[in-house]
Parts: sequence; C-alpha cells; structure tokens
Amino acid sequence: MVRLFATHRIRITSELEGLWDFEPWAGAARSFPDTYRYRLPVPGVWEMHPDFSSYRGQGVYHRSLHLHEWHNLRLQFGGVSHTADVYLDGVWQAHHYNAYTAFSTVMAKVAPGDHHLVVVVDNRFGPTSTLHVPNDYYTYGGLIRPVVLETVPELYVEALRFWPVLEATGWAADISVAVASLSEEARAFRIEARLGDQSLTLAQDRLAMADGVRWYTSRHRFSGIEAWSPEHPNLYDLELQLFFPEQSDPQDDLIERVGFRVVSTDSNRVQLNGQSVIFKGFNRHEDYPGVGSAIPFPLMVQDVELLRQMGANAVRTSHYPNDERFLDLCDAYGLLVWEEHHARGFDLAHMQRPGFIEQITASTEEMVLQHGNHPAIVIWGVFNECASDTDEGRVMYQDQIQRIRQLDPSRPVTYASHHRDRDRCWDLVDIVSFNLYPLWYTEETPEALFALARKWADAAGGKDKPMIISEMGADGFYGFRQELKGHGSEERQAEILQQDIAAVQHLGLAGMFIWQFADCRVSEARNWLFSRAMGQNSKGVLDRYRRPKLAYAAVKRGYRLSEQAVDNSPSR
Ligand code: ADA
Repeated sequence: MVRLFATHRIRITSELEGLWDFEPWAGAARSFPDTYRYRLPVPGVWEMHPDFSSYRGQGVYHRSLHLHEWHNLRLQFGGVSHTADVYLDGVWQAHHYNAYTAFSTVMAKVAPGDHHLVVVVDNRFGPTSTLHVPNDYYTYGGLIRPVVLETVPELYVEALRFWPVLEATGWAADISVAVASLSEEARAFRIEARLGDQSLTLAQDRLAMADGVRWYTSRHRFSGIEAWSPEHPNLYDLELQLFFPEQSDPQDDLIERVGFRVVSTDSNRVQLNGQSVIFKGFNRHEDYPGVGSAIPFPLMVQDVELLRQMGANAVRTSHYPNDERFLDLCDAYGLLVWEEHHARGFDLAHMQRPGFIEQITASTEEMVLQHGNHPAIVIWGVFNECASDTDEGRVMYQDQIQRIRQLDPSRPVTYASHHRDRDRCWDLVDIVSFNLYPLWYTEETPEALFALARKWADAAGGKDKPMIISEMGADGFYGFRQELKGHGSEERQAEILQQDIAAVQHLGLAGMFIWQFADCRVSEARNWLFSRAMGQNSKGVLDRYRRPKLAYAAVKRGYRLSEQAVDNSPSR
C-alpha cells in the first residue's frame, strides 16, 4: 500500500512488495553477487533479520521483472535507507541519498522478456553521508518505504502541486502540473482535471524529450467547498488526465487528495482559516521494534489512534520527512503536522563539512515538493538544534528558509533550538520554537524557564511571534515504578510532563510538542549520548511496543482538560 487512495486509474502500476533476494556486499567494483543467500521483505529493514540486526554496510537487493510487451517504465522508490544505486539488467539508472524522501527513474522502451532489477543499498556512516550520522535515533538499512513500478506513455504527468488560496470571493487554488516527454518529436497534449463536480483545463502544449520536465501553473476558483480543519478534515480527490488530440481516451493520469485551508500567524498564535490553534503535540520517530523505520500501515493507524486518544492534535515529524501514508492519515484524521527536513544536532563544524549544503538542500527541496499538497502540514521546520547561535550558521539557516519560501510561500517556517539566549536566527522565522527540558536536563521550573525563553526570544528578533515549546520531557523506563520518584521512574516522568503542560497552558503559549511519543532505538556508539540505557531514547510516553507508561494518562489529562478550556490567554 502506497497511499490511502488510488493515485492512478489509467496508468498501470504495481507495487513491488514482497520478498526480494538479498546479499550483504562489500564489493568496491560494480559486480553483483551471482547468488543471493537471503530473502528480505520490501518494504522493510534488514535489521529485522537475525544476521543483520546491527549490520552497518552495503547490501544488494534483487528481483526479476517480466514484461509482456515493450514499455516505458517508471520506478518510484518511497525511501531507501540511506543511499541507493538502482540498476536494470546491470545498467545503472539512478542514485539517491537520504532515507526519508522519495525518488524515481524512467527507463524508456524496455523490451518484452525477463529483466533484473538491482538496488545497492548503503547505510554506512562516513564522509559522504552528512545527514545520516550516529545520532539519538537509528539509521536502518533497506528499502524502507514502498517501491512502485509504473508504465508510462510517451508523454506523462510527472508531478502536481496544489496550493489553496482564500480569495475575497471564496476558495481558489494555484495548481501546477509537471509534464515530461520521452518522444524525440514534439507532441501535442492537453491536461484536464476534475475536482468534485468542477472540470478544469490545466495545460495545452507540445512537448519533446529535449524540453525536459515542463511546469504549467494556473489559478482556479471553486464553489461549494468545505474547508479542511482538524474538526472537519474535508478532502477532495483532484483527478488529472492527459489526452493526445487525436485520441478521445485519456493516455495518462494522476490523482491527488487535497484540502482547502490557509495558515497564518499573528503575534501570539498560529491560525488555520483565521482561527487560532494551540498545538497539543508529540514528537514522533518512525521506529518500531522488529520493523524499524519501515512501519507497516496498521501500526501507523495505531499511532494515530493513540495520539488522538491522548487528546493530541498535532505531530512533529522529528527529525525528517515522514512516510506519505502517515501524512495521508494525518490529512484524513485532521492531525496538524510540523514536518522538518533531515537535520538533528549538527554543530557548525559539521555543517561546514564538504557535501553538507548539497545534501541538506536536497532534503529541503524534496520535502516541500513531495509533501506540499498535504493540508495537514501547517509548519515547515529546518535544522533541529543546529548552529543557530553562530553567524556562519545563520547564513545556512537563511538559505534553507529562503528556499522553502521560494517553493512554498504559504506555510510558516520555524526551527527548534536549544541555544536559550544565544540564538541569532529568530528574526528569520515566523514562529519561535524552543527545546527545553526543565526538571530534567536543567533545574528551573517549567513555568520559570518557559517565561524566560519568551524574554530570550523577544530580545533576539523573536518579538511579536508565536512561541512553541517544540520539545519537553524526561526519561521514563517502562516498568520502573518507584514511590521515591527516582531518576528515570515512570512517576517522575509523568510528574514532569504534567508540570510542563500546565506551564505552557498557563503562560498562554502557542503550543507544545512532547518529547516524545514512543521510545526509539538510538545508534550504537561509545560516547555518553549513544550509550543510552537499553540502546534507546526512553522519553516516550509509550515504550517502543506502544505500551503506555504512567505519563500516558498524565498527558491525556493535561491535553484533554484543555479541550474544554476556553482560550483566554492574554493576547500580546
Ligand atoms: C534533543 C533532540 C532530540 C532528543 C532529545 C533528548 O532536544 O532534539 O532528538 O535527542 O534532545 O532526548 O535529549
């Protein structure tokens, strides 16, 4: 399952799920194994196999394909962790770095018969990997998200952007469609679309291969639209069809599920369709025992239901773009999303490593271009706890924020910082976000520390901007209960979170994201951070298997209580 809805009715697609051949691989030269001793599930991580439970290296995935006739093939990889090289019949087709964004490759005129698809996967840390590094979460290995094989005609729809706009007269949207051609000769086409009972023409042109991928953008007005909101997550199927003038049947198509809503900010709050929202959120890693970062769909649904049961209305995809099926679920259930590019805890020296800028920029661009149609995403985030306290770092923050705004001017941008009063980038963003761990890493009370943070932000360019506590929390070892409420006990964790929530509510901040939803595996290493007890970050209110700790009920009380509360916080 790739999305929550069918993305094509005309284009023939098949998901390449199931068992693929696998062989760990140390080859430097591009010669592939003759035999494969293992078979591994796709989507999946190789760590689920006992021989590879902590394997960091390269592995070759293989499967054969059979074509009955000549086809143009398009292969779409939802996510390969963390580097992929794709080969068809021994011929290299594509390279992609970063586990958490999709990529595709098109192979024109593939002959009938048997073919061999090989993906060389690498999850090693080293000089060419600047985003996947030993960290406070785990970089798994494998084809972690769905792989889809499509057959495309000579001209095909490559992508679709949908930006809703609220005009004085009602809802409109800027719709952009990207079309690509595999034909040497320019060929005429037109693109029609339907949304509800409205028909639209999106493009009419001639295109040849040499033109590359061409974008067509137009604004369209709609009537009778029900806006998307957390309470009423109304969604619409936007169905595109590509026609050649000489044929009355469509030759290609693309279906996207969209929602109409606008996001804005004032001096104190984030607004959705003009109404203030207060984020009662969680930070969530894509991690689950056994399946690692390749979380199967039913367990994603379980996560969503657990979030909802606690009264949460928001989730932060710490610290990378998430699986589209999870984002689809957030669209469908009305959960607000802060999505961020892939960066956690990089100091200036790291950000200055060769290749860093290229890799982080690709992560930013792919995130916005691939996920921008999700109405649930209401905030873009950059650089969690990186060098926002330095002048050189500021330039990099500025560049990434600017790139996001060029691609999508419609959503507020923020970053989560732990630099307290030393930040130099609050003037660059729309929302000020602090990661603070009162009563855990530092001694202040939550109320005192969060109030102080407001002052730090005001003095450093963040005045008159909404403020979010983007992380707060404490360790709680599942099953460690103690009346003394010792360090790491479930009791102490619950008590700290209760005080955190109360402080955010009392101070009237724009919201909070608890660190974290569930415990997660961390990288193996020998320094203090990565020698975390049990090899995991234990600040989840659920353990890795989603068994609730005492904090679960405490958060539920705090979050649900505020449901009844009227937002009477002082406007600043
Ligand atoms: C940071 C970081 C998280 C996590 C957390 C913790 O704020 O952003 O990824 O490592 O600290 O548990 O210490």
